[in-house]
Amino acid sequence: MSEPVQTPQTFSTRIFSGIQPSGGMTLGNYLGALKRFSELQDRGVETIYCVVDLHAITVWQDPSKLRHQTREIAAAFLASGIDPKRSILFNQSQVTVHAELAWIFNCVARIGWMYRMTQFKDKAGKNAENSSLGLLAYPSLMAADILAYKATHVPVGEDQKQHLELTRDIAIKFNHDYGVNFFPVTEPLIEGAATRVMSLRDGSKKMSKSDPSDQSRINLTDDADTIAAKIRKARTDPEPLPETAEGLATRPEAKNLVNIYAALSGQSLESVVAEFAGAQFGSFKPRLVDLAVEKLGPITAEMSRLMADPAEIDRILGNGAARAEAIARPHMDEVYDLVGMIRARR
Ligand code: AQP
Repeated sequence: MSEPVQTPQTFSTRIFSGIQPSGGMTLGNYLGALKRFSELQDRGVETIYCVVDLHAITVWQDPSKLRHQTREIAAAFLASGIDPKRSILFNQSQVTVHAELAWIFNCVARIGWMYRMTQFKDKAGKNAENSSLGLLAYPSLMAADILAYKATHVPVGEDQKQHLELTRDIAIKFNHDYGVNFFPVTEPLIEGAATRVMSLRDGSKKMSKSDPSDQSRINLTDDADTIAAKIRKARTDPEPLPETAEGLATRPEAKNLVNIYAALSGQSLESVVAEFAGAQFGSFKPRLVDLAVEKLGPITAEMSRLMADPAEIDRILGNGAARAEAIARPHMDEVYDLVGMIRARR
């Protein structure tokens, strides 16, 4: 191995994040990701957002559903305030650098790192030997997504923190192995209430778009009646709401609903608890329904307007892919060079 050469390099702030088209969007994806993605865009930072279709096929996806879901997630980005002029919005498979860089990272990362990922353990379950190799290597592709753009910050929910730590480990090992300071060590942006929204049926599981139970989640495509019915049936306990936020510590389902209220209303958990101290769920839940319908209704309506014109969504994704490629391709060429691959002119 050559002597490490530390080339001083500063990385300007660039944000990257992605969402899998592995189902419809949930309230968890909205509060943990989309809502914050548009706030970051509005702060004027460079933002690159991706519908990560290559990640989605780490578990089986019906091809025609995958196409529909990819457009639906793109529509959810747009409906939540992502402006394709100010942010770059595209689907992952259109920029082949993601797959190319992931292969390099598969050779940098260690298998043991992948086996330690709790998401792999959760998704592979008891039958890990029978899961796809892609599911195991998922974090390597995620590192490629981020580092292809030399992104410095990634807004993610708590659930993705471990994967992001692995991205940092891969960047550090690549830089060390090749004796360069090429990739930034990306920072997570985890802030605000409801960075982890839990299932409506089980307060110990996160709300997930691929959960077999539709009752476990609020979908961004649910109408007002469906949202009301799901919140009404959401699991709680018989106690009234406590006087302080600490009183929620051992009540996961109650805490989840209060947390959702806080995130939707832009309040802290403490101030919501203070407002509803001593209230029964019978009076809290209708308030939560009203708030959820008020906040999600305009997004749902805009998503269905956008979904009526799939060609326009495809055009936006194609334009975004061209802009993304223009950033990522020169980085990839440098990686090939660093690794020692011949790039002959053709
Ligand atoms: N329940 C959640 N609470 C807060 N944030 C969440 N996110 C997902 N679920 C919650 C955030 O949404 C972004 C996109 O996630 P993803 O689609 O790439 O994958 P995921 O985290 O695995 O999301 P799902 O909904 O659970 O998908 P499936 O069911 O396919 O695995 C991330 O920023 C994530 O933090």
